[in-house]
Amino acid sequence: MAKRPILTLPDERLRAIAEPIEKIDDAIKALAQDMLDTMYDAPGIGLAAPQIGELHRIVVMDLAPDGAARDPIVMINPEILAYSDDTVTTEEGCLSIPELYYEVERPAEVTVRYTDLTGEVVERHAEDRLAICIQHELDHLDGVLYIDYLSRLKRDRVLKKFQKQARRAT
Ligand code: GNR
Ligand code: NI
Repeated sequence: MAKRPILTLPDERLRAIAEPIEKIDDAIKALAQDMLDTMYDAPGIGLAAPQIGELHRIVVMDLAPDGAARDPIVMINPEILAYSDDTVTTEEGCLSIPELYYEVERPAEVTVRYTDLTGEVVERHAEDRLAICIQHELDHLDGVLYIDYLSRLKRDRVLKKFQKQARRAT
C-alpha cells in the first residue's frame, strides 16, 4: 500500500507521451497497486501513470457507486478502437488540475482494447461515465488534459492560475 504524490499543472511530465509497457512484471504490478491506492485516497474515479510521474501506458479506474464494493479496473496499453458519433457534454475535473470543473463534449460511447494485469487482452464497449473516464485517462497517456478541449480563453486562464501558483511556491 503506497500512496504517491499526484503531479499538478504546470508539471511538464503531464505533457509527455507515455511509453508502451512491454512486460507485466512485478514493477508494473506494484505500480498498478500504488496507482489504485493513490486514486482511492484522493479520492478520484481514475488515475493515469503520468499523474504520478511514471511515463508508462497504464491507467486505473473505479466507477463503483459510493458505499458499494470496489470495482478496480487496470488497463495496460489501452487503445480506443471506435468512438460513437453521438456526443455528450459532462462536467469534468482532474486530480492534476485541483478544484476546477468544466463542461467538456466528447463521444458518448467508445470501444477500448487493453491488456489486463493477468496479461489477457480485453475488448470492452463503454458508455456513460465509464466512456468519459476512459477517454479522460487515455488522453493523459498522450499528454492531453481535458482543459485542452476548452476555449483558448478558458484554458489560458487555468494555465495562468497554476503558473502563478507555482511561482509563489518556489
Ligand atoms: O476523479 C476524477 N473525476 C472525473 C470526473 C469527470 C471526468 C473525469 C474524471 S477523472 C478524475 C480523476 C483524474 O484526474 N483522472 O485522470
Ligand atoms: Ni485527470
